[in-house]
Amino acid sequence: MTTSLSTLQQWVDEVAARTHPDNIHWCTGSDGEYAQLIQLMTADGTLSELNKDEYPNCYLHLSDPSDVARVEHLTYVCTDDQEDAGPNNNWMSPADGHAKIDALFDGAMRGRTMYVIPYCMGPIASPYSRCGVEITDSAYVAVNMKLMTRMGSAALERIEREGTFVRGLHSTGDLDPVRRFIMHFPAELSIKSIGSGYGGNALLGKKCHALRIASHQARDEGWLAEHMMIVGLENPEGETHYIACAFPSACGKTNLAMLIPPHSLPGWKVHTLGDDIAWLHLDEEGQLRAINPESGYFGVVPGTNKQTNENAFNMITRDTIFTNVARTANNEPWWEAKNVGEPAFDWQGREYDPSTGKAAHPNSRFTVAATNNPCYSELADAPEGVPISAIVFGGRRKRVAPLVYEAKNWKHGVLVGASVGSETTAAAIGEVGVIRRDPMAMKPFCGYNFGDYWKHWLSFEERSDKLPRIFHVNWFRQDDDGNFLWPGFGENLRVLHWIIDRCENRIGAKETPIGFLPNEGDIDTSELEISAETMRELTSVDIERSKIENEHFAEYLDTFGDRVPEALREEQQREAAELDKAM
Ligand code: OXD
Ligand code: MN
Repeated sequence: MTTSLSTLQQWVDEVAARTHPDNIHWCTGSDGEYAQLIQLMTADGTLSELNKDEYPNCYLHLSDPSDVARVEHLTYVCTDDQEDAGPNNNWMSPADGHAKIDALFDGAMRGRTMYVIPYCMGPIASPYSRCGVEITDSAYVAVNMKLMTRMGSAALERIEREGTFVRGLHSTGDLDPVRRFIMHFPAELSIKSIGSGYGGNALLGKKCHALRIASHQARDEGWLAEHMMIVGLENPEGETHYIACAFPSACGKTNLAMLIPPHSLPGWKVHTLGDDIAWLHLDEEGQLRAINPESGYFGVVPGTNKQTNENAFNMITRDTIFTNVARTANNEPWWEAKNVGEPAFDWQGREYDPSTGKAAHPNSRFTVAATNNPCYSELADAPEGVPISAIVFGGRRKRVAPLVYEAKNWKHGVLVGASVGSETTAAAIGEVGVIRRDPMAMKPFCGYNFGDYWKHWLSFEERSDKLPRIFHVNWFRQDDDGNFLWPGFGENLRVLHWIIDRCENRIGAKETPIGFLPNEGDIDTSELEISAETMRELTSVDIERSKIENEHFAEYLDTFGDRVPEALREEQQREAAELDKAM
């Protein structure tokens, strides 16, 4: 056995000695293994099979009602120096973190099978990819990892070759929230998670590895691990631009990644690379290139219908694991705004009673392999990734942020990203709809001090003169009666079209203190019922509100003390001065 495999074996032995599983199963990632695990879980009630005719190979999992979302308040980054984790993370020293969580792992797998899951984040043949091994006592996690990552023998071979991997240890424990922790040890490339079986807490390849640990690794190695979807937009002339968009959780990254061009933009095609995470590297020519470390989707189900995301709606009619949706009398999955069928049983398996709330949990999810997506890009497995033309930040804002604007330059773009604010959603436990700062949509996911993270972002300017342009979008502007001003979904391509035209220097824009905004008429609104007045509102700057935003952001920066890079402070102050001048 080579060193890396014996290192792995040694770790597996250590974990087994602490957790006492009844059996150990090394996952190969084969289809036969998947079928066998599904069978096991339908037999023990972890999964139930959905209507075979309408939803072939689809299963429903109902989680513990206390375990339905990410738990940011129980998520820790463990570094020697608390300042390295930053005010953006909960902190414990590595020694305290290990001691606290190891005690919970003692005997945690008694009576259970321990699954050893080797996986590769990113195309197996890509130099940008990184491997990990998750040890878990959840067969549900094992099948989800098969759908979400390149899992199994090929990953194990790569681990053997490279001699390094991220170690993720997970147990569902007793699901008691007081014994639930998700801990990260970036210096050791390791993760320990106990007490939750839910997605982002338990599928350790996703948020824990591909964002928190990877962002840390990326800073040391000179790349970026970001909460971004990646999409290729092909125009009727056959030219494709790839853009990477960072929006907070449950703000429409999946819908945008799979959008269907509106009738008024004939000949456009969309190629999905990823819907949640991008790893971005500068190549030898200074071009920023992206890979999606994942190979499946763990998407929010409610709201998915033929109008909002027909590709996703169709994609999840087969080979899908649903978590916490409702069911119809005909045993089909059901969720709010599905627009077909009626719920008979809610997400807790009870007979549906509208007085007890929503039928599907607002954070109910689908897990499905990316290959089910009819517009999955042919380049999704390309080892060199795709060249990125534009980076787009966005949030869910009723007011303030215009539909779209372009940052003045890279440094200003870092300010634009750092000052993203958004209304919270059901993706994490906590109040929904309150505005919180979510820089680069990474608040829950940056594995180190945001001050150092912004410095890292700023450093790219010195390393390349071919960096993508940076934009900000807001699909969620509302009028005084709470109606959305912009139709969103497929129509968002009109805005992306403007963004591409800007990248290609094909179109002018008006310069304002917050960036470049579209000139009147430059966003194509043909066939849309939207007045010129509304478009003016969507594409203008509210100077007073923007000034208040800028001031709030300055106060937020203060919470990072002297870790805030001087250049970011200067940029914030420069924008403040420009806003003052415009008052
Ligand atoms: C997700 C999230 O599941 O961001 O992608 O919460
Ligand atoms: Mn996400």
